[in-house]
Amino acid sequence: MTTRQTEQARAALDAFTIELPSWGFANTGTRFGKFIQSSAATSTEEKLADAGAVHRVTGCCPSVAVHVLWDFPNGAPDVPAVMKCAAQNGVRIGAINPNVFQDQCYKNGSLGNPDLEVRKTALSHILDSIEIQRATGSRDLSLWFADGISYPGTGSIRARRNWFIGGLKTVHAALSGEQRMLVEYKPFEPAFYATDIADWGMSYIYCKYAGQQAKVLVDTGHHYQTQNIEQIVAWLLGENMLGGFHFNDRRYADDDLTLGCMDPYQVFRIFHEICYFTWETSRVPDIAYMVDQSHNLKNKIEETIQTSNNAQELFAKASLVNHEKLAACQMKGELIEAEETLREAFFADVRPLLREWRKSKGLPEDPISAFRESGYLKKAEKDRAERNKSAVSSYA
Ligand code: PSV
Ligand code: MN
Repeated sequence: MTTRQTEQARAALDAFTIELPSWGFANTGTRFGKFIQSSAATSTEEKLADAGAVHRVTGCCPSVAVHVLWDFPNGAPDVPAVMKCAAQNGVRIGAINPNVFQDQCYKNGSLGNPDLEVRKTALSHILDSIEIQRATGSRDLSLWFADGISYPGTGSIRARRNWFIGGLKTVHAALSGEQRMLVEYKPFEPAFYATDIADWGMSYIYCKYAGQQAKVLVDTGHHYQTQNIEQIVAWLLGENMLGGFHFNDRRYADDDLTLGCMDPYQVFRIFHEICYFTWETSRVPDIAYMVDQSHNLKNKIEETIQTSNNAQELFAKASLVNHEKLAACQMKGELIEAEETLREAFFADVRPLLREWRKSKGLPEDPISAFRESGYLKKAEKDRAERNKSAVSSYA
């Protein structure tokens, strides 16, 4: 690695922060059952403490995304206590996620529901969430909708689209100053025939209708097999419409695997598009990098550290690409040289560099070992085991 490359990678790591999801620390499972972890967080306070434990050893996870119904069950009055607790744990509140999918009234959707009253209920919850966003000083409102229809003919695709456009415009109108709304897409689940925001194109169109502070959120798990995510990322960057990511990995569907566990080269290619864009335009795109995972098998805190390590490694690798050489090879049609330029960066071993970067920041060189040695997990198990015993372990 040349000195210049090392400097590039260090600068990339300095600027790369990852937001953790509060819901990733609580017991969650699949619809076939949960495997209870006795150390899992049982309250918002414990979720924030766990996020703080991750940030202490990684140094790159300073904020926590929250889900309104799960973390602010009483709404805005909960804000000061939650913010105080975050600060006590060395983190701050990040993206605010409204929840318009779990209440009974949302069976046929939220903003896309044919019933005007339900659409109003959903809208009012989202507007309340913007108040929370204001109170926490969070930049992003992160919107995911479970809306859609599961059987052909059971809903009007066009009417639902129009209701969504109207609803999202109202949401946007309530944003102020620097606030943004991020619109996430997902091709299926829980709707299995036609999801109302099924792909990045639909998300993009809704954002365009909503207004300039609306941007697309790419959840890496929410794509069909073989879909070229980095191409989507490059297009969104080109349109200044990429607002953020939800990090995870997938084999078949959805989003609960460790980032990069299946296809690290894909994550690298996504990061490469971002680094290439930055090099070419001299503009650092304003992207919220967030994790969206909830683990049923691995220990939740350790896995979150693993994800953040993977993200840092792959981002550092992407920063090593020789952009001048790559651009020249692309222009000259030197296919093998161009491809090898990418591969050279991908196969570079950045782990020594990362260890050295951590050391320079006063962080442990091996965050997972440091966490294990801290005794945090043992204490969490002891403190929380009773409460977790009463958790429901399956739906049967
Ligand atoms: C939906 O699958 C999703 O990806 C959305 O981002 C939600 O907010 C999150 O998972 C947690 O349910
Ligand atoms: Mn997501």
